[in-house]
Amino acid sequence: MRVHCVSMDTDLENMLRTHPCYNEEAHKRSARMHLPVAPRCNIQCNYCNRKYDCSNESRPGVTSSVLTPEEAVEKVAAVKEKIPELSVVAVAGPGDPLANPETLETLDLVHKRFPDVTLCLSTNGLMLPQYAERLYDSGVRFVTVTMNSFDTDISSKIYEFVKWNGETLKGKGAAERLLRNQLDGIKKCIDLGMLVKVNIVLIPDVNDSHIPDLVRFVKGLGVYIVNILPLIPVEGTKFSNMRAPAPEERKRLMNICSDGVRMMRHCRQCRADAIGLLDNDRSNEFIRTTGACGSGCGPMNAVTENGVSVVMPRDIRIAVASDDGVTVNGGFGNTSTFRIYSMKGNDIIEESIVTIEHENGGVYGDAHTKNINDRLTALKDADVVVVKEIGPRPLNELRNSGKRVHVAKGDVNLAIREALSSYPGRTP
Ligand code: CLF
Ligand code: SF4
Repeated sequence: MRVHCVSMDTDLENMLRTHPCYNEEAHKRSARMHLPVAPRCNIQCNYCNRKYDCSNESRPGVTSSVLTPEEAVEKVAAVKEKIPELSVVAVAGPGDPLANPETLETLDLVHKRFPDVTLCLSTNGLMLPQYAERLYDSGVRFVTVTMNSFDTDISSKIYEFVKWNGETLKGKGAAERLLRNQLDGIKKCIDLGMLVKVNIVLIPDVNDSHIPDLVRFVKGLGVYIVNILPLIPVEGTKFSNMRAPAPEERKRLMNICSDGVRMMRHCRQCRADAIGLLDNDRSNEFIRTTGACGSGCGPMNAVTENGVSVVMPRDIRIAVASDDGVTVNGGFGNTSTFRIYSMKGNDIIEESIVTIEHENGGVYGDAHTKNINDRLTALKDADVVVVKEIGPRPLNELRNSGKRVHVAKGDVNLAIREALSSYPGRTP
């Protein structure tokens, strides 16, 4: 096997400078783009509903469509033109990238046409030993492996099955195979000179107390950075009734684990078709109208540009968390008033007020879930939601239902114009 020097070369250092996930300083100025070319998966995580995206990198939620490799590379061309700060192109789902031959085909096409773009990939690690060198040859230098445990008892609670060599493994057998391949794959990538990130899904009462040991363990392997993500219970999964960890729980754990380990603290749990800066997803601007999904979605009107359909706004409804109509002063989960606005030409018109009554239900549990669900239902007709703050679950629920979310403080009109400024054709 070819072994590359593990010390960082200049090219890798340059790529790192503009990688928004591996380098926190870069995330406000450098953009990434995920290519949803990988619908199939070779394992079953108990928190994943395959109708939704892969939780490895992208919190469960629909991707607007699955692209062919050719469509994907055309989309990169269109996005590069509109988003010059695009530095990283990745495959991160909606299934496991390495369970889909289209992934390597796509990476090769992108690398050939855009050699200046940094390539990134996220996987469950099962096929990584087999593909590490091939990924390196395709130009990939950044690999994420989601590894939720290195204890097979714990792992067998997290994975329902692993498909390996034509067999469906379950229980400890599945856990052992996955773990062995993850370790081999991570070592191979590091030996080749790639930077490896390990993602860990924090699952309360399943792997939470194990995570500090796990972080120490992966640090010993030489991984570059660790990312602890909160479980998001998804309907239709074994873990649907489990509680999501509170933000403070995750923060506490990250603090405990960060001794001598680079800890990613700015992850946005993005979709498999995310595009743009981590804090400003622009995937809605580049939604296709053909392919697996078959049609455009939401209130958007598609037009074709460079072979890729982009969307134009029509009758946009903007919900703003504001009790006085002057300032954005409410969080998604605690505001009592959403004001609904629309645009008439360049004018912002207040259309109606949605009042929400709720008792403080804390940050998790049934009352909290009900509170969030009531708000999502109340805003089902809105296209854009403007709030002072929002938690990861409602943020992703809103995004996954095709809405744009804008976090702002201060003047309502200014916040609305900022929120709309990235819609194509709209210059409010
Ligand atoms: Fe994508 Fe992941 Fe590459 Fe980043 S995302 S494949 S390393 S380019 Fe980043 Fe998104 Fe968090 Fe992933 S914020 S979910 S860590
Ligand atoms: Fe779902 Fe990803 Fe797990 Fe596969 S690896 S089951 S797509 S979360």
